[in-house]
Amino acid sequence: MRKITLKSAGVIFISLFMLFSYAASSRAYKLETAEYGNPLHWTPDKIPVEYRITNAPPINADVFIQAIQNAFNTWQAVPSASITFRYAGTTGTRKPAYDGVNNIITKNKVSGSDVVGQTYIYYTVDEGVILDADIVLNSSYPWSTDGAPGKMDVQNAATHEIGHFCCLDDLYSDADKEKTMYGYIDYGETKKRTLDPDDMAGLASVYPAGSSDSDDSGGGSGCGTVSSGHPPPGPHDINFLWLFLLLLVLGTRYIFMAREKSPSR
Ligand SMILES: [Ca+2]
Ligand SMILES: [Zn+2]
Repeated sequence: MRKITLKSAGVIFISLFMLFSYAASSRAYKLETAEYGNPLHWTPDKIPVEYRITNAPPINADVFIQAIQNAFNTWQAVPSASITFRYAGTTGTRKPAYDGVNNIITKNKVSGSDVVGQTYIYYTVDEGVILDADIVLNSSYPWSTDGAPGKMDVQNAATHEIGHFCCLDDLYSDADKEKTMYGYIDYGETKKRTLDPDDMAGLASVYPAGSSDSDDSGGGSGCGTVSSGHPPPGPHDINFLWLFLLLLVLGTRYIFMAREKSPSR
């Protein structure tokens, strides 16, 4: 059976970490981490995490949007975890970008023809604070929302990508095949819609239920260095912004090339 890689891309400033990352060994779950080992995470001020969905999906928009929302709701419903999401409407955006909006979009050119879905995460290298995350589903594949054979199921793929969107990395061991974070996907597959206990444990390790909202130990307000990576820079920060964007682009390419080596079938 043909298998296809689902990719995650940590899109970052300096991007060596993905290259040396992973021997494929079985483990309960795997967290995405920043350069110094801190798990990628949304901070409490960004939760509920807002997202938008493309206004031009490859199939009927109502069912497409519902399938994506179902996928977010699946992660939100994990009893041992606390992260929540909010659907903020559709978007006309066609490309992933560090633009302060978390978009779920479709695109017919993704980094490799065997890539079904890809998640772009923009984060601070020191603390792993997620600033923006976009999910791209490859519209050159046929899609459905009912697990139809010969098509990719939207909710199945989206649930996997949202695991990346939150904090989780792919698993590739045969022992992980039934988990949502297993890194291969197939036509007609729907098993990733439902979380495995290990997927839930991974989410809860970063967003434990009942956690206080004081987990961001870094200085909270505005200064604008790369490492504390804050929000919308003011006009005086414009040079910094360009440097930041340039590094993001370079980081993106580097990561994608590294990821092309993943076995795909
Ligand atoms: Ca974005
Ligand atoms: Zn993946």
